[in-house]
Amino acid sequence: MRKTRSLCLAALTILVSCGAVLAAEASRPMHVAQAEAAKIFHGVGTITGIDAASGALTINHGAIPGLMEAMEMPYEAKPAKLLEGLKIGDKVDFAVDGKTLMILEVRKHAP
Ligand SMILES: [Cu+2]
Repeated sequence: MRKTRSLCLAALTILVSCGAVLAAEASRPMHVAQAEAAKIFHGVGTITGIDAASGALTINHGAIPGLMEAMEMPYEAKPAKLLEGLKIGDKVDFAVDGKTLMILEVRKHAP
């Protein structure tokens, strides 16, 4: 009985501290959230897929410091016009919005 009670107390403590973190998150000033939304990251990788219809580009890329580790994943490009002139196997530099993960710029490496 006593043991059950202390477990409940432990669970309660965890809930309370999570709540405090969420509250701190919510009270951050708006301009901080906006600055994060506009943060642009740069990656280098190889195009492994192009979907012109949806404007998506799949890139096998190295680590993007501060955003994600090395991986292969699809990104939406905005505008989709960015896909013009690109083909599978191209090595590219790209700029990606850290919040939406939209590709905003793609530059093909010189051959
Ligand atoms: Cu990723």
